[in-house]
Amino acid sequence: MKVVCTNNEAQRRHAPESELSRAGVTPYPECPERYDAIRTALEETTFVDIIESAAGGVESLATVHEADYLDFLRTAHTAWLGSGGEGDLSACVFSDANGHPPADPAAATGYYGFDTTPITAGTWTAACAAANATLEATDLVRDGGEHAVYALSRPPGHHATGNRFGGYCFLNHAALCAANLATKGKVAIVDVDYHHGNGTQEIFYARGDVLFISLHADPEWEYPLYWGRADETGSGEGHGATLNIPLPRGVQNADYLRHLSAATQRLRAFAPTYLVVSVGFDTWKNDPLGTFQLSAEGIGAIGACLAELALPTVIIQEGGYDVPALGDLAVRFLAPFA
Ligand code: OKP
Ligand code: ZN
Repeated sequence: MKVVCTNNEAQRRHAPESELSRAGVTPYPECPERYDAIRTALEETTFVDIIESAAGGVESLATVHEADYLDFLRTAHTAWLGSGGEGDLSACVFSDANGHPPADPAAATGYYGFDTTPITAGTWTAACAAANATLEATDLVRDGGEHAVYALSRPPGHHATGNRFGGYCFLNHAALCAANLATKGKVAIVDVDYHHGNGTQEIFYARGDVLFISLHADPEWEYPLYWGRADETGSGEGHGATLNIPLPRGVQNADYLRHLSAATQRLRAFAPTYLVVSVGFDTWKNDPLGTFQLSAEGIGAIGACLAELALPTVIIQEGGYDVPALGDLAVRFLAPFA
């Protein structure tokens, strides 16, 4: 199968020094070495054909993101340095929907973000490169006759909404992919990252032609906390086209796979033309951010269950933070698609 990697030089330019959370100031887990670990392991297999995509601008970002938000992402860090700021930029004052953003983009960080995720000098370059990789993978499936293509996208995307960043995400790659595919047929998105894909959910919440299914840690106690409950089922024409499956701490293979298999029944009934998978390896038992107890075989079984749907599929990398394990987990997850 084809694998489209984010431009390596560009992804390396997004490497925040630390993040602020309830644990205090800690090393930033969403690091360039995640990419290295997955890419190296895939290069050692015989079933992939690796393409590194170009860096540079992306034309179709406005299909899912608002223009003022994109301007913010592009200019905020430069404005921060211009106003005497140093190092990474992150917010500590947040607005609600009635807020008015200050003209200085750096000052507006808490308007365009919903948590303390830092923005670096290279964030915009890296996020655009990750979107490029995803859209190249999308083209290969949509017009290039490929059955399943994996986009090693970094930074990830599923928490980014149409107009806010957060959760290590800036541009929503799964949404860009699905919006593109939806011009040619119905799309089902399955998000198997440990965290709820709130950004993807929000972008398609009112659409009936894109089904969003997410299995994740219960937001009663886990990030992103305010989205991902079972009673969020879509609105308007999208009523019934969002399916959230919040799961308890400590979930093991059998329970997870039972829920996934029930979800795929719903997916088959929707009869999509395309499948988009947001995959995170933070469901693995030793992930430093997760609480689930899935084994490496369990991760492979998730891939097998989704591959069995036999749909033209774009697989997009989201989270997963135990760097030494990521290569093996990616190989196991992708092998059933090859
Ligand atoms: C992104 B993805 C831990 C704080 C956790 C954000 C988690 C974002 C996960 N120090 N905060 O879905 O894997
Ligand atoms: Zn995650």
